Amino acid sequence: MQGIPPLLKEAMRYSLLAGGKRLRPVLVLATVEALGGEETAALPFACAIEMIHTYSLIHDDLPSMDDDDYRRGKLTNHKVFSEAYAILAGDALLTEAFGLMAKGGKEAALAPEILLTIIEEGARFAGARGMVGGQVDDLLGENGAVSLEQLESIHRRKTGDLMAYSVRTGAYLGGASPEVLESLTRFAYDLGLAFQIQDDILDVIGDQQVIGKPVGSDEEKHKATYPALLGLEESKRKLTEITNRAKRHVEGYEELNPASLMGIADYLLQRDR
Ligand code: GRG
Repeated sequence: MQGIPPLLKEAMRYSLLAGGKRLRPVLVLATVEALGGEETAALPFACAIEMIHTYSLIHDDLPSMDDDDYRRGKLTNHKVFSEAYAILAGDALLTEAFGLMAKGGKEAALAPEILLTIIEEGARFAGARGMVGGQVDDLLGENGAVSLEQLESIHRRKTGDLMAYSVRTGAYLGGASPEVLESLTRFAYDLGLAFQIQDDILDVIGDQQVIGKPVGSDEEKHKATYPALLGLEESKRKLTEITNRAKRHVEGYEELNPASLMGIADYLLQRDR
């Protein structure tokens, strides 16, 4: 077998190293740390999930999807390398991610059952039943009115499933009990919801600062967002409520030190990008 073609490698590295927040790998490592596990062995898994996330962003930016020119402050992958290379770079990142997890698990002599569970859940949470399914729901909802319930269901799959997968991977690697695995999963879904509400709020605040566009203007209403459906103030209230609920899920377990996880929740509440 030969190596990676140079231009494909460049396209993969371009987006992977473009400087995202690294939230998902941080979630993997913080969960392992919270459980007193071995963080070094978790690194390949943390990197693999960032590779899956980066593939989803590259494909989401394509002309046939969101058709975006900029991502992470740089030109999108297809703008630099062509549409064909962007598709292939995304495909390769996704495939390599699973290879990296299998290799990392073997090298750390992880119990085969745990490694297989992590890999199986990767396919489930990132695939047709998870993140990709959420993207399809989002595409289907684009031309009609979307209710708050539909919006939450879309975000639960599009954003929440990969966050849940990150935390669950950390939980398996850290040896969490089934009860704590469940609570960590609830934490991750609430974190994902809060993340999305904050994303929508930041979009509106950005728009207002740039062009003075009021919340709830006709243009805003066409896009299903929390501020468009609930108004800005109610969205902010909901953001605080969901963040506090997320933190309560990980409190009170002897096997779990939730300080870093709570720190991530607080960071997301305050973030400005
Ligand atoms: C499989 C094509 C395809 C898409 C899956 C994840 C996804 C669906 C699309 C990505 C686009 C998007 C806006 C998703 C919502 C989640 C979200 C806000 C992603 C951006 O995540 P950040 O802010 O990004 O963590 P950085 O750049 O910081 O890593």
